[in-house]
Amino acid sequence: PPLIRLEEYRPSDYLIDRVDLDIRLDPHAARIDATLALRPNPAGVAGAPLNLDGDDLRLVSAALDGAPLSPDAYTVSPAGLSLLTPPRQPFSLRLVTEIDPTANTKLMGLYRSNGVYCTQCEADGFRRITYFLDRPDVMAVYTTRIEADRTEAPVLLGNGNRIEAGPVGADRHFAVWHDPHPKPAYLFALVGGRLGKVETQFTTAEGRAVTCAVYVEPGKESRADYALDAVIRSMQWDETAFGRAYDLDVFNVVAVSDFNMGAMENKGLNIFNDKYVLASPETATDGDYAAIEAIIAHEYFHNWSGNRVTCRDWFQLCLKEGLTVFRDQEFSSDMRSRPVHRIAEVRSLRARQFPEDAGPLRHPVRPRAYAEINNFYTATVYDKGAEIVRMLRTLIGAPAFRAGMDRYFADNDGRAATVEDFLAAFTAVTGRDLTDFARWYERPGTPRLSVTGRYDPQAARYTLRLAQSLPGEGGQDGAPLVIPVALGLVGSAGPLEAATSAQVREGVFVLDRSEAEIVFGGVTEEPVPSVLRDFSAPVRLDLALTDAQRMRLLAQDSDPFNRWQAAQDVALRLILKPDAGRMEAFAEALGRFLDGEALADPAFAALVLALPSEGEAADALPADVDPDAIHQARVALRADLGRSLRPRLERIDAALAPVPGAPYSPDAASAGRRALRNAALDLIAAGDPAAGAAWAAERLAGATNMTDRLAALATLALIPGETREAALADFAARYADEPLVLDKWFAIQAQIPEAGTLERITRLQDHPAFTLTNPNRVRALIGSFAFGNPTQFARPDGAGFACVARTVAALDPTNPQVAARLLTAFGSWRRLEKSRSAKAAEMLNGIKAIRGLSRDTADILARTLE
Ligand code: B3K
Ligand code: ZN
Repeated sequence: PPLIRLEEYRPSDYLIDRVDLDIRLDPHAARIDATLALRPNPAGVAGAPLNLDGDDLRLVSAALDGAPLSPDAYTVSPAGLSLLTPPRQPFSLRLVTEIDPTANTKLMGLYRSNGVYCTQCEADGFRRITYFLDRPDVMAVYTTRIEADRTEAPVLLGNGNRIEAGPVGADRHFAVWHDPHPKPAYLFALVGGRLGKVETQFTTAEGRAVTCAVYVEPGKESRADYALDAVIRSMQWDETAFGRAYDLDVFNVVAVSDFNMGAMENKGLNIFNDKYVLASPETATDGDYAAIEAIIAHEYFHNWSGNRVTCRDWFQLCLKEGLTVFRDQEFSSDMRSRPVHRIAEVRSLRARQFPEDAGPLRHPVRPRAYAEINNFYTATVYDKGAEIVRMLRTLIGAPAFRAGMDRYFADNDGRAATVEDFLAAFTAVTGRDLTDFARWYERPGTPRLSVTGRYDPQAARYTLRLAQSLPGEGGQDGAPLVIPVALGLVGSAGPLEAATSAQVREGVFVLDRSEAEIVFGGVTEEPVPSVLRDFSAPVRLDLALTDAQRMRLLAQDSDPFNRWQAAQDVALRLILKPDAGRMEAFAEALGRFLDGEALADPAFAALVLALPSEGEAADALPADVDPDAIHQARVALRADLGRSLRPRLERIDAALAPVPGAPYSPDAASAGRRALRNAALDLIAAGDPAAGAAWAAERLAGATNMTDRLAALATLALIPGETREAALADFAARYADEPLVLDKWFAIQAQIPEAGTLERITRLQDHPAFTLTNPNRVRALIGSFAFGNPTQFARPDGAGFACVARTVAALDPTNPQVAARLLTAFGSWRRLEKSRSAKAAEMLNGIKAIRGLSRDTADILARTLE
């Protein structure tokens, strides 16, 4: 597919100031009557043809300044409508188009989900509603009249504020919505359907009264309370943390069940995958509650970082996404435990972004070229993008960071901005040149940071040598990155506060050359260096420490992240290179840790007990990955630890047992207690499957919330036998009418690391609740298998790859976005040992042979095979 390149960006030749839409909803023939107020862009080419984007539209009529367009004045193609010689002064274009929302299986543009009309326009779905300059630097003020059948769509929602509503004849009605804030087309939205709601009032710091509502399927209103509460907390938090207040009289969130991703930040009308809205103790886990809180916040925060200040072009995607992820991570850290949240962020970065950065789909945080922009909503743009913002704050300090953010919002409000505009705001408030730092946006790959230490007892001096490496590629130089390295020294009784270095400020050394030495004075005993505290930069750290040194960090370091990391490092080495003696010493150290503080911070302890994943172990190997070997080593380590720690784990289990009759609360402290107790059970079961199965079955029977029930089921799922099958059947019967809960059931089974799983998946594809048309179902069953079952996906016989390849092929014609995303599961295929990688290549080439592949899938495929 042809590439669109950043260096070829040029301003639009025309601008659109106002858009008036009159939309008549109809299941098969929705009619869009659009009047666009256009004018030549002084920054564009005078007299150029006007090329409006269009996709899958039927043009009914076209008029220029009130007069029908003559047929020789314009051309229509599958890609859009061109006006050959547009006026040189402002003009209006009225275009009537017709579309079929029911036939829209791509879930881009206007479509129907369970009978509810909804839209998804980012990145380029608006062109599936009407002909338009569908690019983010064209910003207009929208007025939208929506008309629909009264019974089919009693609720009609649009962007902005509702300014009018009323009946149309006996059966139909209308509503007019006006959004005073100029916005790009990707933020347009409308909803029409039968929906229930919960709502509340919020008064902003500026004194604006805002009605906030969450709309859901009728009957599920009580499951929307938590999301509504998260909206209010997000509004409050953005005012205090960033000085950003809401700017409309209403803020609406709508949950729909067919959605290609998590949610969408349309101005004043966020549309959500219902998975990230609906929650009750009976149907949602602690993890679901946390995800709802984070995504509600994320979409709300986009109101400033994305909507008020939007992106000039899609190459700048990280400008809104990386920044908004950073903002939602800060929010969640404030709502919950900051260190625990930081560990969760890094785990997810390592699980998704590191492999992406190490494989054929790697790209800079700001890509320079794309064939299909929807394939660039990646962990790199989002999560590494957030890490860059975090590093910037570490470099300049929190007060300057806040001043720079204020400056960025002030200077770019109402504009479509670039990464350069973002950095310029921080340069403006600090006087600091950020040119070198900006390389983080340009350089793909995860840098390696190698650190060695040397102690000189005579001089009471400790020297750390740091070196960074990240080979340049594609004609880039390998110039060093600016890496903030938070570090300190830890003695036998805790951090060595007296050891100091002039090169380390507020615990941070800035490595801006290839290598550097830091000298600490006043070091009275041989220390253990604690490097990359709080994961201060997205790098891979090479620091050779002994297990004993790492265990000192676990016991003594002041930085919770590195305490956790130390245990992870020991465990990872034990997975890659099993050793009975070292395992025993590790178990003892973990035992001491658990005795000392597990009950004081259960959420943290649960993370210490969660060993590195199989994926992380694979990622640590240079090549020739054998997922079975990793799996077996990890199972063996968990079994050993489960047996060694058994008495402690049982004590934890008893100490954290819920008070009978106590109501469920999703707060972080309660969730942490559940997490640790369930981790303890899981480890006990790893060491003693027979006892574990019985115990888990009992826990399942007595569970009073979905968190405990699902945790017990997940433990049980790893232990083959009657008990497991009975529990799975029971769970399915109990939640037969709850698609989102059945997704959990699909996912647990798809991840069973056994040869029989493939057959189970084939059976489950015929389950009445499964359908290829719903992205959540596909992700739950096939996605969980492809991304969460390394041994079975990469079966040596290729059958796992084949199953996913078949799904990609089956889905591509109807929903290319979801198909392409699923295909990214093959991203690490070249790192597998030869027989497996050969099978993967075979499957990929099989997909390649299919005629008429979508651009989405063809793009991922081409890059994966490159
Ligand atoms: N901005 C949307 C993602 C749109 C994805 C388009 N393929 C949700 C978000 O990141 O907040
Ligand atoms: Zn976002």
